[in-house]
Order: sequence, then structure tokens, then C-alpha cells
Amino acid sequence: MPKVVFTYFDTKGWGEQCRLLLTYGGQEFEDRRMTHDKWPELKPKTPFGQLPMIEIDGKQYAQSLAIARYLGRKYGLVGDTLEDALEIDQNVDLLMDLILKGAQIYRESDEARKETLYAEAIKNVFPGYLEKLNSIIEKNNGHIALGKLTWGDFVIAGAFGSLKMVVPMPDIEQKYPAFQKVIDNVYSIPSIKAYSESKK
Ligand SMILES: N[C@@H](CCC(=O)N[C@@H](CS)C(=O)NCC(=O)O)C(=O)O
Repeated sequence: MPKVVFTYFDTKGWGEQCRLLLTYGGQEFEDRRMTHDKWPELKPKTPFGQLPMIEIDGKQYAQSLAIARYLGRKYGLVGDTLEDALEIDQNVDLLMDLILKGAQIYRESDEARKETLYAEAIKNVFPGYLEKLNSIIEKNNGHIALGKLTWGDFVIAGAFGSLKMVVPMPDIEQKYPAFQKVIDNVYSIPSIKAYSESKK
């Protein structure tokens, strides 16, 4: 088994999907939680000056989705064909489009402008993405693609908290209930359940 160290801040953010996948794969790993005071020292020593970062047998890699996709391949969570893999990528990218649109507004420093941008996006932008993703998940029996568990489900399970933070719609879970089905499917896997209980 390779020696794996996974480094991210002490939140779910962009890191949890990878922690969940490593747990699913039965990979022993050091779950290194970076503190904000120690980060400036580590930052220049990481591949892209950002976290998460995974070290596999001493070699460093960055980018959460690249890591999640790699772990998906490793643990048989990419379907059977290149087209299966494409379908997962397509749907994960749609989710990321939504999160990035939300994050762009979330980072706006002018509070009045932020409020206006959010009001507009909540009315005209976010619902289209959320409806589409909700219907994709419904059609796939509580999964993001292929009608079965794939690495994309771990992205939803890990990142849904971040999504809710940057897409502030209080009724999001009631209006788009399919997301919770993915989360429940992932967290009902015994190793993931045990991991999540150990982190409480
Ligand atoms: N596209 C990158 C984004 C990573 C990213 O934005 N990381 C943030 C934390 S969520 C970070 O490292 N912030 C600290 C910094 O940039 O100094 C990924 O998905 O890994």
C-alpha cells in the first residue's frame, strides 16, 4: 500500500470528497489538517500554492477534482467505458459550474453589490442548475451518473456544505431533495459511516 498524506484545512471544503474516497478505498492515510497560522510557511512548498494536496509515496499532487477522479479510477468508481467516465465528468463539471458561480459572488467584498448579485442569481441563475442536477440525480436513482455509485457522488457528499454556503437559498434542500439522496447513499457505506462518526 502506498504511503499517503492528505493535507487540507480543518474543514470539509474542497478536501472532504478526497478524504471520503480514500476511506472508501481502504487506504490508510495521514489526515493532515493545516492551521491558518502554519499555512504561509507550507504554501510555497505545495505544487500550486493551494490545498488540498495529496502526497503519494513522497510525491505531491494538487487539485481536488483531479485527485478525486484519480481515486475514482483507482477504486473502480468510473464506470466501464470512456463514455461512462465522460458522463460522470460532465455532471460533476455542471455541479462545479454552479459552485463557482456562487463562489464568485460569495467573494464579492462590496456588500451592497453582493446582495444585488445574489438576488439576481437566486432568481435567474441558480435554479436552472439546481433543477437540472436534481433531475439528473432522480434519473440516476440517487447518484450523479450511471445509476450507481461513482466518484462524482463523493464530490456531492463532500462539497454540499460548501455549495449551500455559496448558493444561499434557505429552501434548497426542500426544493431539490435529490441531493440528500446522494449524500445518504454515500454516508450509508459502512466505512464512510464509521469515518464520519469518528470525526464528530
Ligand atoms: N481548484 C483548486 C482550488 C483550491 C483552493 O481554492 N484552495 C483554497 C482553499 S479551499 C486555498 O488553498 N486557499 C489558500 C490560499 O490560496 O492561500 C482545487 O479544487 O483544489
